[in-house]
Amino acid sequence: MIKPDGVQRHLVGEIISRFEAKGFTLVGLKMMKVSRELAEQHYDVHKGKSFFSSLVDFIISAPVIAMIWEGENVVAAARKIIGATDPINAEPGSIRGDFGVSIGRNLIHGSDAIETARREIELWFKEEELVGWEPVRQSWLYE
Ligand code: DAT
Ligand code: MG
Repeated sequence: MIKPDGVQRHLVGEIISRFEAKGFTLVGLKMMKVSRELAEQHYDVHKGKSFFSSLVDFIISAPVIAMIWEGENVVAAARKIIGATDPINAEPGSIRGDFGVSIGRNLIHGSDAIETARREIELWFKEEELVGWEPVRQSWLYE
């Protein structure tokens, strides 16, 4: 999910192009204003932490881009493409390393495990919003 700062900073194309160029396939995409309820559910694991309420306020403060990317090891690879949670620790070349300055404005969320991705896809998307298709470049990406 491209967070409100990514949208406000006009980095949507830049961020999407990194996942495309790596070889992942976009199978779901929508721009939306997030309800407080969805934001709270999404960040359920952080409930009770000091940053929870400011995080939720931030996520609902402007539109986000929700995306589903498909491909081999996509969850682990996406975490690397995204970079460490605190941009100060994120490697240059990663999205947070290249564009982020502060932990509360780190541009993008990525699921941290396959199970989490399943839960988040169900939370964010309706069944009919998932678009299965067969990219022609697959044999040039995978042995
Ligand atoms: P990630 O987004 O890398 O999965 P996370 O799940 O630990 O990181 O935290 C979710 C978001 O909460 C994170 O992207 C930014 C915010 N956050 C995490 N730790 C924070 C902190 N110590 N202070 C402020 N915001 C924080
Ligand atoms: Mg997380």
